[in-house]
Amino acid sequence: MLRPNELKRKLAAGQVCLGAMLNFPSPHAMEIAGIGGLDFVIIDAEHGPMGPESCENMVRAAHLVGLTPLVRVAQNEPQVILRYLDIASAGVQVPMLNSAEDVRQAAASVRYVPLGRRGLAGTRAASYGVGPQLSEYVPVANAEVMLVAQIETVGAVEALPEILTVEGVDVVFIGPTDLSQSLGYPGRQTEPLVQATIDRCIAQIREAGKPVGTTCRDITHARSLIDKGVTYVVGNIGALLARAVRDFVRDARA
Ligand code: 3PY
Ligand code: MG
Repeated sequence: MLRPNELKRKLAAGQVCLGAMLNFPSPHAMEIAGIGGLDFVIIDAEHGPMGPESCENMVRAAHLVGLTPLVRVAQNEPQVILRYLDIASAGVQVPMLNSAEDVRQAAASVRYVPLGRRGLAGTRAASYGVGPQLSEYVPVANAEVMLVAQIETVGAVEALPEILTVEGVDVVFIGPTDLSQSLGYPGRQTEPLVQATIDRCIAQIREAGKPVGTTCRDITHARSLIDKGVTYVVGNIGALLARAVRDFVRDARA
């Protein structure tokens, strides 16, 4: 059931990819996001009520509309990560990675031997074990899977040069909200120190030749991030819908 990973290819080619977090269970919202033209959706199983069962139907919906589905997991644990890969998501985004060792552990969790130590079984990703031989599936899965390493603490920022040397990372993603609180300004992402830290991380990640990702607040912010070289640009489906509703209510009465 694995699909060729278009998102991985576009990012490796330096293309700007637009995505959004979705933190409520809705295959319908996945379909709307795909029809609307997003490149990818990150199903948020960190900050949200979802487990693998609801994520699985959202992954199905994404594939129906040509959207790449990733899952943000809650923990950097092999047993957690594998359940979200086994449903045939295109990869995982792992939060709170604070050291090169954390990132190495995540990279090993998403790949099978010889590149990692992901547990192997005839899961949905492996066509339930009734498609290609598992031995043929393994190298394809290893080549197509995506790992997005999320840095969002002062410790991670300090460890960034070493983090950037770890193999097997497709995108380094800066989490501005948790970073703002780690820097002592909880929820104040536009504080100059927070902004300067984010900008420094963006430059370092680009210099290392890695795709860089982060969240955007609105269209103007998305454009300014793209100008700085961010190619994995992440909005939020709930916020996008809420803004559209608010604009409708405001403008229809005007
Ligand atoms: C953060 O900003 O802390 C994130 O995790 C982004 O989703
Ligand atoms: Mg965070």
